[in-house]
Amino acid sequence: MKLYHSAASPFVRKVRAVAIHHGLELDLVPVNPHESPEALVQDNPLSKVPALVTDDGLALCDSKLICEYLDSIGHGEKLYPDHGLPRWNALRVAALAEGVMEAAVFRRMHGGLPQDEGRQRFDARAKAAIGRALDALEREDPDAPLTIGAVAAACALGYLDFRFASEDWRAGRPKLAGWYEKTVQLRPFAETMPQG
Ligand SMILES: N[C@@H](CCC(=O)N[C@@H](CS)C(=O)NCC(=O)O)C(=O)O
Repeated sequence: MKLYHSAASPFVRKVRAVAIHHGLELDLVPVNPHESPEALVQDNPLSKVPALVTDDGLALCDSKLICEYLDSIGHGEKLYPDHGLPRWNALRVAALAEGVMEAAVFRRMHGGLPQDEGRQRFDARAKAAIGRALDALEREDPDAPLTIGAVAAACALGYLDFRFASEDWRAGRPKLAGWYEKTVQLRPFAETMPQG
């Protein structure tokens, strides 16, 4: 399977973490999605990473879809509980963490542009949303089993450390900080630390 890859992307990291968890091999194809390279655009018209081309030749875009696909073919412990409250709980936490990634990537992309008043307002809004979502994650059970929610949360927090190291997300969130320090040592995360 071929994965269009960027070593800095938290969405790509989520996919790679799921693959490692399941012992699935991915051929990483490094691309800069912002340059819309021909090969990526053919497989993902949206020109975003991650994009996966399966062994059947199916081109899948969006990390949520790709993670669920990999979980469905992997032989490790399932990261997507198949029904009921455990499923919706895992997806609920994943949605919160993905929202953090989206807002943080948005801040990063816009941070390099001229900071007029409108842009500053958007940045403050995104920053506040991240803060509230982290407060919600602080209230989660740190001993819950590893699900896609936990995978997404670890990747979101790793991205904040990587791109926003000067903004201390750990302050006032001791449970989340403790959970992260433990979780980030697991192979799927230790082997995918963001770079770039
Ligand atoms: N919802 C998408 C978001 C993917 C995404 O935004 N990826 C960024 C890199 S972190 C990207 O490819 N950006 C290129 C662009 O927006 O043109 C997912 O979950 O895969």
